[in-house]
Amino acid sequence: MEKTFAYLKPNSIQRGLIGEIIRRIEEKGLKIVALKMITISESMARELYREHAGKDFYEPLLAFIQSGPVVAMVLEGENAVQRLRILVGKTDPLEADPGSIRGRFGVSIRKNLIHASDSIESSNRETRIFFEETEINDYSLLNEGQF
Ligand code: 3AN
Repeated sequence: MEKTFAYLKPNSIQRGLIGEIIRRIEEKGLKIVALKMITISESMARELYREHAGKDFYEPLLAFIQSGPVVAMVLEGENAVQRLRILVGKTDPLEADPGSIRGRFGVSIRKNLIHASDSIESSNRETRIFFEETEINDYSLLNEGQF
């Protein structure tokens, strides 16, 4: 089973979309194994987006993700990384499939509602920024394997 990391950006919380987005994730058959609301610190933000350091959108992006609480989660399932990326949609909501989360609800590329890890390596790195090992739950769902 693969795990992947995601967090709902501050505008998802401001727009009252926490429930709607988590519903879509659960509906897709991804199991939530860790979940919490947290306000991202400056050092967490810099670590999270270090690959974008120096780009023109880097500082505004850091300011945006620290502007209010986010909802962070770890999800588990077969091919979880790829399945969540497809559910989330392309980075720019203008180009995202209208059935995806960003395509359906997104307006701007910076405030694109949700982050989802792009690989297992990124997921492991990003998960460690937000969660302790003891916060990741190991459990089965009654309907597991029936999707
Ligand atoms: P994704 O989140 O789809 O993996 P990345 O890793 O390329 O996309 O970008 C990280 C974040 O940086 C995006 N979620 C978006 O908020 C922001 N971003 C990326 N490109 C731009 C851009 N051209 N202008 C403003 N913000 C951007």
